[in-house]
Amino acid sequence: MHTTVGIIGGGPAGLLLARLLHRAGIDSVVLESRDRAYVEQRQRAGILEQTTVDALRAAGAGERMDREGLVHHGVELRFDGRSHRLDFPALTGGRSVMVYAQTEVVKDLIALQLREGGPLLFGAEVAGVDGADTDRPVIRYTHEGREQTLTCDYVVGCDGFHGVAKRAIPEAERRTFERTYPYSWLGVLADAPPVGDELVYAHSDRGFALASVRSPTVSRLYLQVPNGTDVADWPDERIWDELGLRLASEGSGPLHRGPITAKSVLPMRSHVTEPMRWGRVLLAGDAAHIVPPTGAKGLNLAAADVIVLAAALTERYTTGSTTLLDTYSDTCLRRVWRAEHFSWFMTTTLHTDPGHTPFERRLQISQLERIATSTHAAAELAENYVGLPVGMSAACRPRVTAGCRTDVSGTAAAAANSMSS
Ligand code: RFL
Ligand code: PHB
Repeated sequence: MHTTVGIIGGGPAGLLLARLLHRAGIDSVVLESRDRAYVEQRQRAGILEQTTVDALRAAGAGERMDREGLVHHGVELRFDGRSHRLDFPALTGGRSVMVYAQTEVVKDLIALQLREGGPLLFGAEVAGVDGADTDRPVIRYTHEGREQTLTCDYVVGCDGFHGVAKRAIPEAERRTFERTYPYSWLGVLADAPPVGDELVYAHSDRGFALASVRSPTVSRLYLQVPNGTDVADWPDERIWDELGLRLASEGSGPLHRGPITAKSVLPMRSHVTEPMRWGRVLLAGDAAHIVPPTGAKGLNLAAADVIVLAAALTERYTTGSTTLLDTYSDTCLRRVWRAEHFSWFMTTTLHTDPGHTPFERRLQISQLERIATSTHAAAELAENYVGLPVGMSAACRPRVTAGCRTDVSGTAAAAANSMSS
């Protein structure tokens, strides 16, 4: 079998890329090792930047998101028993974010791709990529018990942190940068109304807590826990008690408790693989970089990569130019490193590091106070949180990011930014 773009991995990066390419008239095949139900139910991110929202609309997958997604115009920081709200539109010239779970993004993209896109194979486990430095790279994979090959013009590795695509970059040429953290998150889903109208990020002596939301009746909540924590040690009552203690601040209302329907422990890691392109193999999303989730950047970085890549492949197949493909890695890595820094900053400012002395704790509080009292410091956080523009040549940028400043609640205007328009 031959295709123009062979995509390894059917997570948000692979699925969104397939949709954007389809809209641009470029064939692709998506190979996903897991089954559909598994991919659709993996609990992960919840915050979409404006650029991601626009790209989903451009991919034709914005309808349910625009109906069910919750536009958030700010977040609350709680520390030292106080609460401080960051007003995103005021701090960023009109930007906001959308709360719409990754599970729903993935369901929407899968339904659309199966209805009107190229092949999307579940249970297709890729073993490796050969010929990255030739003009016909080949993906080796197993599907329905048979070993098969897919010949491609280009291969895109959207296969997550543990994927095989990055191995196509010779070891001597691959650079990796990594940091692990001395804590994890216990993440839960609860049939309980959200803590507030907006997300709450809480710094406390007992550790970090985050109160997020999935719908008016479902909360997504996180607690900092030690690495190696066993969920069995966290019965529901203990989780609610701990959330109550960590989220408490002057004037905060009571926590609405309810049945907890899912619990898992997530390790925290920062990781970057460079370069993001080798020959005709390109990496996108978690395959190339991981951030700790405190800045809500993982899914959004994955979307930003494939926006740049879809534009680059569109240029390649409409004009024959490889200029954008040639600059793909550098373009993405600039934004990736900014997000790495922001995610590290949010993580180390808000968590209780077991190795910290009282001196470092005072520094954290001082930094949080600075954010609460200085418009400049608050704007720096807010700009990074709502997302920086996707950097690419002027020829492509406006079609993807127009409407960025005001239109998170969005309508047809953003859909008009379709890559294929
Ligand atoms: P994904 O979502 O990991 O998708 C990769 C896909 O590739 C498939 N795959 C293969 N397919 C075929 N052959 C192979 N050899 C393959 N190897 C792997 C996998 O089955 C999978 O379907 O990467 P993608 O598309 O780049 O998307 C990135 C986002 O998923 C990720 O950045 C975020 O979800 C990160 N993240 C979070 N981000 C947030 O902003 N907020 C969160 O709360 C949050 N929670 C999380 C997370 C990531 C987690 N991981 C990766 C462990 C919670 C978890 C548990
Ligand atoms: C989520 O809703 O799952 C979520 C929100 C913000 C984060 C991380 C996760 O920083």
